[in-house]
Amino acid sequence: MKHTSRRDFIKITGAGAGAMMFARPTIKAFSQGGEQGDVHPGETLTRTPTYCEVCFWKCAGWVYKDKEGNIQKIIGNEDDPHSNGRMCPRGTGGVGMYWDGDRLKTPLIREGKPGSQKFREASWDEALDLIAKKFGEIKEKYGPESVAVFSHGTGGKMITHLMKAYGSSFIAAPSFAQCRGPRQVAFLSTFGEEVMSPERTDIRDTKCLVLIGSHIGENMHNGQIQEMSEAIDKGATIITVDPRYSTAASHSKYWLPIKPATDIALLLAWMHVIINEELYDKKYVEKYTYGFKELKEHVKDKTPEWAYGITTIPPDVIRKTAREMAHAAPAVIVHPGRHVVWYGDDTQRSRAIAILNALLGSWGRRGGFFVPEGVPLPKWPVPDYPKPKRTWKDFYKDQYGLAFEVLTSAVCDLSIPDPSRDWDIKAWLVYGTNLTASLPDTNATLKAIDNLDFLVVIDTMPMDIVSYADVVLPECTYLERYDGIRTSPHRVPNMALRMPATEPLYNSKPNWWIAKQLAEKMGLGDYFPWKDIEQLLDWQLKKVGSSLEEMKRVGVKLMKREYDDLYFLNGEDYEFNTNTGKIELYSTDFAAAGFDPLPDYTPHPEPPPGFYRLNYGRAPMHTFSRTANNPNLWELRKENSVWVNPKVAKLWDLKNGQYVWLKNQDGVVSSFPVKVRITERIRWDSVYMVHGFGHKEKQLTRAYGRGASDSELITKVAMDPIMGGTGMRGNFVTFLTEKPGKEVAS
Ligand SMILES: Nc1nc2c(c(=O)[nH]1)N[C@H]1C(S)=C(S)[C@@H](COP(=O)(O)OP(=O)(O)OC[C@H]3O[C@@H](n4cnc5c(=O)[nH]c(N)nc54)[C@H](O)[C@@H]3O)O[C@H]1N2
Ligand SMILES: Nc1nc2c(c(=O)[nH]1)N[C@H]1C(S)=C(S)[C@@H](COP(=O)(O)OP(=O)(O)OC[C@H]3O[C@@H](n4cnc5c(=O)[nH]c(N)nc54)[C@H](O)[C@@H]3O)O[C@H]1N2
Ligand code: SF4
Ligand SMILES: [Mo]
Repeated sequence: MKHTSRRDFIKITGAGAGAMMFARPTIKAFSQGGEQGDVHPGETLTRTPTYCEVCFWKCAGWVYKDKEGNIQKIIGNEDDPHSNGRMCPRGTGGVGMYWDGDRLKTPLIREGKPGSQKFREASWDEALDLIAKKFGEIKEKYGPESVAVFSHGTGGKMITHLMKAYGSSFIAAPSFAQCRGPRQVAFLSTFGEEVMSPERTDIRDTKCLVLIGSHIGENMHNGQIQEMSEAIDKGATIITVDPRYSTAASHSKYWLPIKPATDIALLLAWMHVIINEELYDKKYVEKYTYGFKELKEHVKDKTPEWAYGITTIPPDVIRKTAREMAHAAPAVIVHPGRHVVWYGDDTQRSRAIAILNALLGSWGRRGGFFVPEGVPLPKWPVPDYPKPKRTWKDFYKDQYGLAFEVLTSAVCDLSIPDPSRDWDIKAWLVYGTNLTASLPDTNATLKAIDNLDFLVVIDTMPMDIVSYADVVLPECTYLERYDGIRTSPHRVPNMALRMPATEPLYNSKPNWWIAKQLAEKMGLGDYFPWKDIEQLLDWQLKKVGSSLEEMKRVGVKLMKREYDDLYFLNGEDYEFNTNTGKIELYSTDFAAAGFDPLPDYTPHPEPPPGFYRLNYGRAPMHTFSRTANNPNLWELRKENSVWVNPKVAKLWDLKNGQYVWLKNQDGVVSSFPVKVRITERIRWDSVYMVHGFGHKEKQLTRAYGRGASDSELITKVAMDPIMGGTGMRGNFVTFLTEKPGKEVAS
C-alpha cells in the first residue's frame, strides 16, 4: 500500500505549479498552501472578493490589487468550503483571462455574405439593436421557440432568464448531454436525488474511495482533491478502475487497468460478490430499498470469473476489492464520476454505481454521501414566462424518455430543415460555450450553423465558435464583474460574492448589463425591474439576513443548517423521492419508460486493425478549450500530446517527441500534428490525449495550431437511448507520420 502525504499529493496534482512564472511581469505571486494570504513586504494591497470561473467548482477567493489598480494575485478565501483557502493552478492563473491581449474588445458585426470572415467593429447600441430587431422578426414569423440558446457558466443564468422571457424553450447546456446527464438521471431514479455540484461525496471521512474512470488529480476539482489527500493521510483505501495509470491510480492500493468499455461487467460482479458473501448492509437494504430480490436474481450468474473474461480483471482482485469496500462500509464511496458520457450505456453504468452504493449503505452516511444544504435566496418578482408552444420533447416523443434537459443534439438536428417538419430553429444565442470544441461531431454542429439565419455569440475570447457568429458581444471576464450570488449546497450552507476587482478592459460589458439592455430593446424590461445588479444582490442578501456591504467585506458567509440531517439513514424512517418511496435497486422509472430496470452489460465495438481507442481527459493546469490561450497557463502547458504504449510505438516506429497526425475510423485527420509521448501508463489498445487543444482560430495567438483536438476526431457518437447523452469514447485513431495530402485531409 502506498501512502502519500497530502503535500506530495498536491505537489503531484499541481505539477509544475510551484515554479510557475507568469507571462505578465506585474503578477508576481503564485499562492499555494502556506503562502496564502502573504502580502509582499512594503506593498499595500487592497482586496475584493470573487469566486472563480476558470472551472465550475467556483472556488471563492480574494483578488489583490496594488496602488495602481493592477491585479497582483488571487488567493483562496479561508472560509470557503469549495477551496478551503487554496486555489488550484488554474484559479491562480485565472488572472491571465483578464490580461490576455487576444480578448474580444468590442462588439462585432459580420460584413457581407453569411460565412464571410469579415467583421466590423460596432457600438453596443448598434449591435444590441440589430439583435433585438432580428429576434423580433423571428418571433413574429416563426415563433419565439425558433431562437435556441446554448449557455454554460454562471453568467448564463441572466441570458437564459432573458430568453425564457422572450419565449424560447430550446435552452441547452453541454453540462447535461456532454457531461453529467447520465449520472443525474441514474441517481435521481435510484435515490430520488442528484449528486449535485460540488458532489455530495463525503470523501473527507471516507475509509474507501472507488474511482471508476474519475481521474481526480488530473480533474482538479479543488475541494475534492483536498479531501482525497486528507482521506489518504487518514489511511483510506483508494481503488482506481482506469485503463490508464492516472494520478489517482498512482495513489491507490488497487489499480484495476480495466479493458475500456467493460465497467458494467465489473460493477455487476462486485454486486454478485457482495450479495453472495452476504457483505451488504442488511438492515439498510431491508428498510430502505426496493427490488433486492430482483437484483439478487439478476446478478446470480455475474461471477468474477464471468467478468474476468470481459474486463481482464482477475477474479481474486474483484473479490478482494469487493471485500475492501464492504469492510469500510458505510464509510465507502463508489464515486459517481462527472464526465460520464462514454459508450452510450452510461446511464446504466451510473445506475450500477448507484445500486452498489445502496448495497453498501453509503447514501446518507458519514464517509459516504452527505446531505447538502443551500441558502434559499429569493427571486426578485417578475412576470411569468410566456408558455412555449413547442418544446424539444414534441419532436422526440418516443426517444430519450428520461432526459430532463434540452439535448444539444436535438437543437442541432432541429436547426437543419427537414421535409418531415414544418418548423425549424432559425437562430442561436450562444453564451460561454465553445460549441465546436464542446459538442462531438463538429461537422454536425457546423451543418446546423450553416442553416441558421442568425447566430449571436457572447464570449470573452475570439474562440472558434465566435468566427461563425453574425454578431459578437464581448463580455468582460469574471474578475471585472458582478454575477449572481453563489449558493451551491454543501455541508454548511454558504454564500459567496463575485464583484468587480477592476473596471472592464476595452469595450467589454458584464452579462447582467447585456441582458438588461437587450430586454429593454426587446420590450421585456419588466423582467429586469432592478436598476442594476448591485440593487438586485443587496435586495436578495437582505432577505436572508446579510447585505451587499457585508458580503463585500467577508466574501463568503457561512449560514446555519436548517435541518440537522447531514447524515441520516441510521434506522430512522425516511421516504425517498422515488415512485416507491424507497431507494430503487430495481428502477420503476426505467421500467415505465421501457428501459432495463436493472443494468446489464452489453459489448461495444473494438478498434479495427491498426487503430486504437481514442481516450481523453483533463490536464491539471487547463480547463477544456477555454484556457489554452491564457498566458499564465499556456506557460505551464502549451500543447497536448498523444500517449502511446511502448509496444505500439515500436510497431509504428514512433519516437518520443515526434509529431504525428491522427486519423480516425471515418477518415477524419487532425488539423494539426500532435507530439507522441511514449508511456507504459496507457494500455496498448488505446491512446490518450487531453481535451481542449488544437485551436483553429488564428486570433488566439498562443493557442493556434498547438496540439490536436479530440473533438474533431470524435465523429462517432453513441447516443444514450435513456437520456440522450453523447457517448464519445467509441472512436478509434491511427497514426500518420507524414503531413497528409489534400485527398486525406478533406
Ligand atoms: N471532445 C470533448 N468534448 C467535451 C469534453 C471532452 O472532454 N472532450 N468535455 C465535456 C464537458 S465535461 C463539459 S462540462 C463541456 C464544457 O464545455 P464548454 O464550457 O463549452 O467548454 P470550453 O471549451 O471551455 O468553452 C467555454 C467558452 O466560454 C468562454 N468563456 C469563458 N469565460 C467566459 C465568461 O465569463 N463569459 C462568457 N460569455 N464566455 C466565457 C470561453 O472563451 C469559451 O469559448 O465540454 C464537453 N465536451
Ligand atoms: N484540470 C481540470 N479539471 C477539471 C476540468 C478541466 O477542464 N480541467 N473539467 C471539470 C469537468 S466539467 C468535469 S465533467 C470533470 C471530468 O472529470 P472526470 O469525471 O474525472 O472525467 P472522465 O472523462 O470521466 O474520466 C477520465 C478518465 O477516464 C478514464 N477512462 C477512459 N475510458 C474508460 C473506461 O472505459 N473505463 C474506465 N473505468 N475509465 C476510463 C481515462 O483514462 C481518464 O483517466 O473534470 C472537472 N475538472
Ligand atoms: S478548482 Fe481551480 S479553476 Fe476550478 S474554480 Fe476552483 S480554483 Fe478555479
Ligand atoms: Mo463537465
